[in-house]
Amino acid sequence: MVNYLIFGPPGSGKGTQSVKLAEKFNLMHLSTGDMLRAEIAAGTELGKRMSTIMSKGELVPDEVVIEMIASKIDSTKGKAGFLFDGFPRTVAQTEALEKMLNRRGMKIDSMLVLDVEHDELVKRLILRAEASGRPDDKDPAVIENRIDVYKEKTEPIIDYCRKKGIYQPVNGVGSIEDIFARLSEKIKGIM
Ligand code: B4P
Repeated sequence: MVNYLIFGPPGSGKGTQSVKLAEKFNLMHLSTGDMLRAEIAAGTELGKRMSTIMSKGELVPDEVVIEMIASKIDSTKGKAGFLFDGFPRTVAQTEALEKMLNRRGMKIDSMLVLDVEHDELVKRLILRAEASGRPDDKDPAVIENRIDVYKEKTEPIIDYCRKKGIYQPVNGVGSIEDIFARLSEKIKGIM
């Protein structure tokens, strides 16, 4: 299996592009954001605890998402690889993912990073709030906090992956189809 991280700040298009890439390349799309929102929608104990953290734009504890991903990796069959969307978000999550994959004879093969400037991110998230009703998209202060958290806790993963030679930046500005074509080219070069 060939395994990809789709990476970028909040609103960079990770979720949007992942759905399309997973379909085109027969990848298992694992979005920790979607998994957490499903817990909240189902009203589970975990969902209730995580909802407060997420509505402030903070990261949920590493062990929560690591556990979620581990159980999905083992139940996946018949796919060409994994597409990890919004995970990892800390260096500790990255190390945990590498260990999980290594134990199963796999590795992270590529980190696809969507490059989008600050003002465009804010614009997209505010627009999405109208349709999605996501509490973390509604409040501009929460959006700014998510971007700050990304810079502080998530961005250091880029350096980590650059040293491993798997970092692949992609221009994340333009039409959804143009960005999809750019990402598809990168994936074709790796598969
Ligand atoms: P996520 O669900 O991962 O949400 P996100 O960062 O906002 O990105 P998303 O993928 O949804 O948005 P996209 O860029 O596709 O995380 C939500 C929260 O969950 C986090 O803040 C955190 O609390 C928690 N969490 C999740 N994973 C975690 C982890 N591993 N560890 C700890 N906590 C975790 O799209 C944004 C908008 O832009 C959309 O409306 C889309 O239509 C639009 N868009 C996309 N591409 C566009 C384009 N080319 N042009 C114009 N608009 C575009």
